[in-house]
Amino acid sequence: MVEADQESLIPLVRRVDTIEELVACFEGNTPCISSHLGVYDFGNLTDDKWIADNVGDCNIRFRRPTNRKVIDPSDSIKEIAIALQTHTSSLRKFIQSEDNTLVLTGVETHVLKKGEVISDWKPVWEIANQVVSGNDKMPAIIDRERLSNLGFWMSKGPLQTITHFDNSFDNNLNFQIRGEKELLLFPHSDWRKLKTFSALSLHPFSFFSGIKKGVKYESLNPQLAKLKAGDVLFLPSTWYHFVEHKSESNLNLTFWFKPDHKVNPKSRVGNSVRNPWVFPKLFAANSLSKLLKKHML
Ligand SMILES: O=C(O)CCC(=O)C(=O)O
Ligand SMILES: [Fe+2]
Repeated sequence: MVEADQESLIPLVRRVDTIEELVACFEGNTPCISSHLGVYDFGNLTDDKWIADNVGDCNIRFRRPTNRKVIDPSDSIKEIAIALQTHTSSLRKFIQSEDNTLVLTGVETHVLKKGEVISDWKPVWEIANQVVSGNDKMPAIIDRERLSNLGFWMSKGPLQTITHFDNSFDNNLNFQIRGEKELLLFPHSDWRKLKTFSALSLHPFSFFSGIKKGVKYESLNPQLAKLKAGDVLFLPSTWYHFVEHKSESNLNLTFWFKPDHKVNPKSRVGNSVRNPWVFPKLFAANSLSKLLKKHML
């Protein structure tokens, strides 16, 4: 274990100049970032009023972690239980709330699910659709029949989310529309050192913050993606990610689409957690989460 400064120790995810170059990364299963400004127009989604007027009635599920962490395995049972809870409301009430600990995750709030557009979300789909149907600047970059889910993410303040790979085994194309986000990425081949269980890494969040501060571990190959509004990240199937929302208002759209798997992606990863105590703890937190009162907006 060696300490040094972040700049020299974590390679940055490759930045490419064009969306065409980004699409070329799909083939090689390598992460990369490009700007989407001037190619796609997500302008309406930067405007809360437009969102409230057009999709304000949509049902959403949100979380309200006590410590801006979803879900740190080293937290107390009570903190984990609170972060595990999901609450329901409308998108309008979520936007109007002044509680800046709220987060609406794209794994729980979908514009399109299992290939089908959710009808209430049509105004957002009409904007997002340009990625799938093409527009006057760019042909389609994802085949419609390969698109599995389209997730809508919104948070109102800084937040960290648990390191995982997307358990749909899909590729992830992440359009950052508002605010800044940082993702620490690990290739699937790093699973042995990530204390994995299922698609999760059960390392405490401090482990990943340490890596970001320059702590180096043998056999871990992190890359850092610093996203600002207007960026799009390609995250290949089964890559692990530790995500930090950095701004007061963060919004992104995640397109999950079927990759061309040459080998079964399940064979790439395994379980490497060695501390059995974490399981009764998570079980207790999960049971407690069901007993706690739901939050209303
Ligand atoms: O934004 C986050 O907190 C997590 C993003 C993520 O996990 C994803 O897009 O798959
Ligand atoms: Fe994810």
